[in-house]
Amino acid sequence: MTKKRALVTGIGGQDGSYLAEYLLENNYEVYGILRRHSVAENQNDRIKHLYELSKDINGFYGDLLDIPSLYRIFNEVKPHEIYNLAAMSHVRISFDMPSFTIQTNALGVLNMLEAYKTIVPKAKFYQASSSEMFGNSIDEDGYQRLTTPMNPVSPYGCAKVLGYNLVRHYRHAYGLFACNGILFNHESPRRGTNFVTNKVVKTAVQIKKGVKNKLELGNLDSYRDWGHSKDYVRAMNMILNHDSADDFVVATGEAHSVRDLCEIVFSKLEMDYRDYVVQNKKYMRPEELKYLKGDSSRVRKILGWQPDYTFESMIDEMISYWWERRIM
Ligand code: NAP
Ligand code: F7E
Repeated sequence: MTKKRALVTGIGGQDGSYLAEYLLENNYEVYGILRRHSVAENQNDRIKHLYELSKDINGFYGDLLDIPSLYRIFNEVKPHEIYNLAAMSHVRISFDMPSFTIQTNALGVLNMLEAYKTIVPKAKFYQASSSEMFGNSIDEDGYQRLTTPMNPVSPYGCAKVLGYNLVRHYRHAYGLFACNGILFNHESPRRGTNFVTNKVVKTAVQIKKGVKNKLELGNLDSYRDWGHSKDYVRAMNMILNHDSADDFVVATGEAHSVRDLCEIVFSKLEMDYRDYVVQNKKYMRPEELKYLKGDSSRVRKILGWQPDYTFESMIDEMISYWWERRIM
């Protein structure tokens, strides 16, 4: 039987790497888009082990903003499933680079949808939408869900709302199987170390090992609904293998503050975070999203998704990862 071909943008990122792993385990051929970097060595760090494990992974140079590269890759691969994970994914940095963020995270989605509609309209399309789209809207029961108003509070969130709406519009206007996963924060040892979970865990381990003496953070009082990337990439695949195109919220339904996160991580390492954490305004945002807690009852009920990790088991895995490394 011919294997299904999946095209993954952002394959070198946290989610792209776990998704590629999951798809290879499930008998897909995986094709990934990588941007050109001037230093090539680190670019494949999260996926290079996959080239040793499988012959079914292939990489192409391309960019969401380089339309000819997208058409070339779509024509060559003729994918059955497309996962659009590429983005400028750092919310605080999106305030510094608003134009690049809007181009990649919104117009990049348009470029992908056009290539999809023109070349493989029978394929299925997944868009990496985000809880950041809700901004500070919260339903009366304390959750965000599909019907919660979208009031983004960052260039990143604004761009993701446009991408989200374009996907819905292409689904309705052209009958495409195009879906949004509205994913709440998800982490892992592969998370960029300038996102708060991995920054806290890595620095706490460095402090414990005596190579650092403080952790500088921004706002400690925001709350996030943190799950594990491995669980969330499974949901992406389930969304595309449902019998109809739809949008789903994926979340744990638990919220923790950044302060709780510090308390838990430092106490697991037998330290008191109050002795080491200092605030630095350079990590504050011009406008902050204060509270996220997702209602994922639809994805659990309709697709049977549920997470394997708990908040604690995810933190334990991240601590072990950094503990076993020689870090300076
Ligand atoms: P990530 O680790 O930052 O990965 C993003 C990937 O996109 C990187 O490999 C990056 O490549 C690539 N990329 C950036 N701009 C590109 C462009 N113009 N053309 C082609 N590739 C480009 O992010 P992630 O955590 O895996 O997140 C995956 C997706 O889910 C993103 O769209 C993110 O916005 C969305 N999302 C994430 C979360 C979360 O909590 N992780 C929650 C909701 C939604 P370079 O290495 O070359 O920059
Ligand atoms: O911040 C606070 C910060 O950068 C979480 C992306 O994957 O999830 C992610 O966006 C919270 C915020 O993630 C520091 O102010 C305090 O309240 O880890 P983060 P994020 O902004 O929630 C959404 C769903 C996405 O879609 C995005 O792609 O932590 N915080 N001190 C800090 N955050 C950072 N990064 N660094 C600090 O020093």
